[in-house]
Amino acid sequence: MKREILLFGVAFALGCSVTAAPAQTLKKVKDRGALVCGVSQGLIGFSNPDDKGNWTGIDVDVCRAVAAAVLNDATKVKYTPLSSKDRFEPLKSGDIDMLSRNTTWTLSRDVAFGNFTGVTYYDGQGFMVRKALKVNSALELNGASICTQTGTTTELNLADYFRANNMKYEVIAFATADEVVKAYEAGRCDVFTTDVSQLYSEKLKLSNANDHVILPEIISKEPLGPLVRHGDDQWFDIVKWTLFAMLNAEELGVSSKNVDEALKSNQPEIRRLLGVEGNFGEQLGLTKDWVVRILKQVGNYGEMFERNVGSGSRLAISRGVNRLWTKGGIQYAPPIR
Ligand SMILES: N[C@@H](CCC(=O)N[C@@H](CS)C(=O)NCC(=O)O)C(=O)O
Repeated sequence: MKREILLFGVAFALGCSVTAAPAQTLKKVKDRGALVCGVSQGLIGFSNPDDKGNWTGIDVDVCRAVAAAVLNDATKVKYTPLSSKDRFEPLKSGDIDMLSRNTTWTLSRDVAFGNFTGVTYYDGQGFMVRKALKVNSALELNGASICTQTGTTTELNLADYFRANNMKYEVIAFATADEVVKAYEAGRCDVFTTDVSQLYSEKLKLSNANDHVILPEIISKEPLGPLVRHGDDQWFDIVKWTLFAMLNAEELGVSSKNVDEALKSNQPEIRRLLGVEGNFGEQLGLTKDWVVRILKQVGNYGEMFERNVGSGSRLAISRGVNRLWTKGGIQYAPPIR
């Protein structure tokens, strides 16, 4: 009997703390008049500041899209640069409202640090080497010294790949990307490994980018996406559906360029997307025209991709698996209805 009362007490206490905990991030962001977004310390194409402190990149555009949806102003974002190792704690402590920092969705991170809201970029880990090494495949890297960054998924993948292929290696890990680039450039290691998109990005920082080559092997799955804190479902939904809206807009052919025209469309899916029909924005705690604001201020997923990492950018990465499912890729968003 006593034990039952005790158990009830514990369950009650837990129940109370669960109902009392919701973080009310939407209200916090609106009261503050700005979204606080955790980003990288500088990764071209994903989140990178210019010399005036203006941030650009896919991860930055996701923050801007959430700010457009919530505050009707994509510029109302405060960026908090975070290293790989220190990126999760500020989310848990409430110092940032979301983390949008080339972060791989894994089971343990999902359980320990927050809810992943979707995949902004399907990536995979690769290797970069000096052309002078005359290596054509990662399978020729037995005995290599390999530079990488701490606090990433990279180190484990590396260990798995070399063990699976019966090869030896020496890892040299650094806390920041700049240290990794410097060490690699100075010849302290033969190989630089991280997600392939990031290899493209860091390659641009090398003094003779053409002397280096990215090897063909992709050794892991790195689905990159934003995270929000556990325990605030409304905020989780808002960040999740911001990306879904950008993907759905691309699929329906609605972009920053033609959104005004599209508002007059008689296609039911476009009407629902843009809030001409239904009350989907309201269901999220926003207003009817939430997607119109995202599209006008940031654009659809394809525009975001091409501008930051694709054909309109210095990285010139081909869309690959990040094409929409209707175009042979795996980017697929659930419907707005
Ligand atoms: N996607 C991987 C790797 C992420 C990562 O931190 N990559 C480094 C490699 S270049 C990076 O973004 N550095 C930039 C920085 O630390 O600001 C993960 O989530 O662990």
